[in-house]
Amino acid sequence: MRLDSPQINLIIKACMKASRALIRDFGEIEKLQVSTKGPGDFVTSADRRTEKILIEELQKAHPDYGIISEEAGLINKSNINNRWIVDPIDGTMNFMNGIPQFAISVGYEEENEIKCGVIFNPIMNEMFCAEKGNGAFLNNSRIRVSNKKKIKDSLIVTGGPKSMSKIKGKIFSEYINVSKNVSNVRKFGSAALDMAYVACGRFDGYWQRELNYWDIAAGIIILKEAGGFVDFFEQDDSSPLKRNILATNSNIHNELKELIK
Ligand code: 2AM
Ligand code: CA
Repeated sequence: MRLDSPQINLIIKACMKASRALIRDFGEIEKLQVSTKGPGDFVTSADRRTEKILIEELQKAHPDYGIISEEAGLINKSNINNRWIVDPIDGTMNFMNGIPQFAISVGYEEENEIKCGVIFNPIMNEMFCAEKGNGAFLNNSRIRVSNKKKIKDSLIVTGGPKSMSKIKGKIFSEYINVSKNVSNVRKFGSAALDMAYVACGRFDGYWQRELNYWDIAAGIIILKEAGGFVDFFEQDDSSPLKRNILATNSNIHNELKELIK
């Protein structure tokens, strides 16, 4: 692989380390699902432990870097020039239900631009990574977005609405409109992997409202480096960490955008 910045190497190392416990935890889920207690608390502690390992590893090399992480929140808030963006388990509900569609997602941002990132599904052993200017990879192979040109032939992925969403109706109408105009729509439950799958051509496009920055930070650079196009819509400037995202193979971007207007 030709990714060689110290930051990407650090992220890869942290992900590998954190994944060992996460794989073991996932193996326990099946037993917990049939127990009366259910897996809720167990998943929360798996999430926290994964985050702790990631943060410890990342901080070893750069104790001064800022961190935005799903559970821990903001660390070293004043350093906005160098930040790690961490989601220890993206696809928590899949994880909780014993479905191996979840990932560790870590991005590195320098002066408000994502420079590199890793999305790692430890159960499928699929590691997506990218670094600005040096391409995107799945394990050791270079990846590229699909070459699909027409929206009507495209396979699109989406997520949401969240259970607490106040705009469920709007999101469902969008879903209907998109599904009428594309080949098919999928809903897989991990924003990070949805983006990684667009990056390697499995899906042609992805859209979702009400995401958090940590769900998509690593996906942004992976998709861009794979030749895709990432765009945000109806951004609420008062919530900079909340995003509505549209991410495609570039070719179908404008057409998909029209469908979600
Ligand atoms: P999570 O698994 O880390 O919670 C599912 O459509 C995607 O939306 C996942 O990436 C999920 O991330 C994200 N998401 C963020 N907040 C959510 C919420 N409150 N409910 C469901 N999914 C949420
Ligand atoms: Ca997430």
